[in-house]
Amino acid sequence: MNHSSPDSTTAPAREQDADAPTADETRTATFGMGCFWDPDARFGAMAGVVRTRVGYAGGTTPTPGYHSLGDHTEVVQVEYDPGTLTYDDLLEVFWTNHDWGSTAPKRQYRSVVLAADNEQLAAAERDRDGLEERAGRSVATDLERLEAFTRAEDYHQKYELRSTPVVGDELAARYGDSFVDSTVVARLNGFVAGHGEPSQRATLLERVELTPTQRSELQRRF
Ligand code: MHO
Repeated sequence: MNHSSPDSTTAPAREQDADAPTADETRTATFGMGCFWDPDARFGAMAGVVRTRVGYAGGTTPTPGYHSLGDHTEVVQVEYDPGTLTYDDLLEVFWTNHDWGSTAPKRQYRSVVLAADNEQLAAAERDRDGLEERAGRSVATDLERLEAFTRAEDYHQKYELRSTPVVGDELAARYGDSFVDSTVVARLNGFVAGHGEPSQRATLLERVELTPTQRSELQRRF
């Protein structure tokens, strides 16, 4: 299907994405913190997060998939604007929103920071040491350098929004190939999962073109 010529219905939502920083203006952070659906939504709701995607990383098996994970782990990759957010801000969200104190029963769900560079690795190590000190117990999280990231299947991307009745299918169809990489979609995915602030939600709802039914369905969930 050709998605390159937006019609009048698709234009307003896409225009919001046109302002988003490009990949050379952003940095990435990659975390494993259990099933990747919720972290995708949680980070996607944050101002300063430009794009999110879920995938598999941290293992050696070539070409992992959901049903052929091998030794990989479910991870979320966050692309953020360093003018708005720091890596430390993202680490804070990482530590406070999953169980870092026990080893997950499956490697699929392990707690892991996959650092993009040695600076990120050092920041994660500092946090871990401070956390152990304050909590008086050890942190089970693995801290590693990211070797490779394999994007997960489309049906796992922006899962919360995709599985929302009335709006999910329609927005997935409208955005097509740009669904996963849309900032607007990342926010909506976060908001339907209950993340984000009320004022952020209201502002976005005003800007995105939606039918009255879709609008009220989103409002009901926000
Ligand atoms: N408990 C979740 C895990 C999915 S997540 C992509 C489920 O199967 O519904 O691992």
